[in-house]
Amino acid sequence: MLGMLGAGAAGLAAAPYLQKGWENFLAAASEVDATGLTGLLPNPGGFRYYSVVGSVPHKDETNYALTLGGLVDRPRTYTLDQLRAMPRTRVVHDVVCTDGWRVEKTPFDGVRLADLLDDAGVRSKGAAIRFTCFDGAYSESLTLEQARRSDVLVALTMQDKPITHAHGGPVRLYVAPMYFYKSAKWLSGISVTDKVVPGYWEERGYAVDGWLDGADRQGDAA
Ligand SMILES: Nc1nc2c(c(=O)[nH]1)N[C@H]1C(S)=C(S)[C@@H](COP(=O)(O)O)O[C@H]1N2
Ligand SMILES: [Mo]
Repeated sequence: MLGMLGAGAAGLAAAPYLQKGWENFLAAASEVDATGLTGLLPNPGGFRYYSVVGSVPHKDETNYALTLGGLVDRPRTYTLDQLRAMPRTRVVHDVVCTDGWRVEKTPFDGVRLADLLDDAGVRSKGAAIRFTCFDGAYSESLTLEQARRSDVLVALTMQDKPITHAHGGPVRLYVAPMYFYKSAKWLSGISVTDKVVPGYWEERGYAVDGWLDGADRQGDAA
């Protein structure tokens, strides 16, 4: 398997990815790597690239839209420019994947999910959020209480740069106090539900509550 990957990677390396840098190359390789083995290649940035589908459409200001619906009074659709114009919050926290890698003190910046929820007006029956993605496959969930935390962002930048396609740009979720699988990439839909609908990995055995050790579980004791 690794040998096959090596051959595939060598073939891809001949492509122009090398000019764009190793991180872009890894992202491109992982998009065609059904085995997931590109996750084992070294990456100086510390991140590994994850996608549960083979290829994901690219979106930018010309065609990106985020819908907010479900149990709300005022369903919304936001363009990228509209999101960028909203009040922004910067959160710096360690990023931790359940696979064992960590990237310390990573800055994210974006719109607080709480602000978007207030904008739409959550109805009294609303108790949880379901997130969907324009990769057409991934989904995530939070309770409404978790979603209203000030360190949960609809993120527009990562490491102080626009979020790259590989990292789930132009817009991804960032749930700072939880494992990184909660931070859905390529975010396209936010729906208020009356109960938690387990997400993609949660249906495959991951904990629905993805708290990092030592994370502030404010509200748990309520
Ligand atoms: N749409 C989508 N979001 C996703 C995933 C995915 O496969 N698809 N993987 C999750 C997991 S397990 C991790 S660790 C992070 C990885 O983010 P990165 O690719 O920017 O490093 O994204 C999370 N969000
Ligand atoms: Mo992960």
